[in-house]
Amino acid sequence: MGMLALAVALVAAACSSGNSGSDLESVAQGCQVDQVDGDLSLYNWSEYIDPDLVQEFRDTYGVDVVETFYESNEAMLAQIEAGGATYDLVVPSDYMVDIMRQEGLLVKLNKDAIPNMANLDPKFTGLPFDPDGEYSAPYQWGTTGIGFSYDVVDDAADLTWGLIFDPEMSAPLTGRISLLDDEREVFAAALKYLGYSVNTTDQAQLDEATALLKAAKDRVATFTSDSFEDLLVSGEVDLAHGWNGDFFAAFDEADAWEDYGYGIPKEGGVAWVDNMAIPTTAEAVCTAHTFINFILDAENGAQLSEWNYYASPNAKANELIDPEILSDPAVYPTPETFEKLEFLADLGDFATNYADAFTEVKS
Ligand code: SPD
Repeated sequence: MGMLALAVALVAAACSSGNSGSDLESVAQGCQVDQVDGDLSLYNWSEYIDPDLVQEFRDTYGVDVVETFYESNEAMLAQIEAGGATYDLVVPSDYMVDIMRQEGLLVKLNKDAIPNMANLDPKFTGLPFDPDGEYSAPYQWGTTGIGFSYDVVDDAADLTWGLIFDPEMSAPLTGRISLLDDEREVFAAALKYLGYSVNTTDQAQLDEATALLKAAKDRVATFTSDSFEDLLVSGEVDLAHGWNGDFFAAFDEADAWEDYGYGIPKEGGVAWVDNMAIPTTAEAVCTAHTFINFILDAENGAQLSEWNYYASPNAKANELIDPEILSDPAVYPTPETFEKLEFLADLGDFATNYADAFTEVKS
């Protein structure tokens, strides 16, 4: 066995023997550009990656990509904390990167193995949830607002969370509304309607939002994070709380751009950045680095945004993205819209209060 083969075998053996976080960090620090050390187990949000890109990765690197999906950051966290499954790459949002890195659930990245990090827009590096960019690389970013049928809303500029929470305004939409199945996002909508921060740790404000949600629940057809866009374009609901890109992909697929719209209610909404990170459940740490580098390639980043209609944090990809998408303020919000948006933050122990309140709302 030659030296290189021996080194690869040692890395593979280390990877498959139930590593601790620090073992994984030393494996990561040894990864080379384009190195693979096994098939990739990708744990991602649904409908978030172009299947052609996944196939191209398989063909280029000769490894399989096994995809598993989650519908909320909290569901993903629970799986990682439980151990058992060996996910190599996850895609947590901003505040969840903060939680996972503080809990020691993420492997420090070897940036030498990810030269395409240089393609990132500097605005997306050193963000507060991972100040030194040590544990995550941005994937895509977007907003949370309301998708609607033009039968019930004439203009996105008229959008208000009152369509969900004001009993009179919302009454005609009874049974025709869907909400995300996501504790932080649902409370963000109610808190914005009440004029509070989406990151409040004031129990009285959270109680007020809980009461509002419980009162609105009879008008809500369902809580869903993976089919809100389909319910809208199939006519099962007229108003859906959800993520911008998923709506646009559905409008495109149904050729229904003239029938449906999306916007941020006048009271404001949520902006978010989802990120690639390697959890401590990983086995194929080098393949995970290679996948991150593959996604951060300029052409692949452009292909990703043109497929999922989410904005790219990749400056080089943005040079290649279809100008129609790039100039669409619903995909790349204007500075005025940005002023109405807030990022979700890690709330520490108070997060449990949101989880309990959400259980109460849904029960
Ligand atoms: N289908 C992909 C959806 C990506 C949603 N990002 C989640 C943001 C949560 N705050």
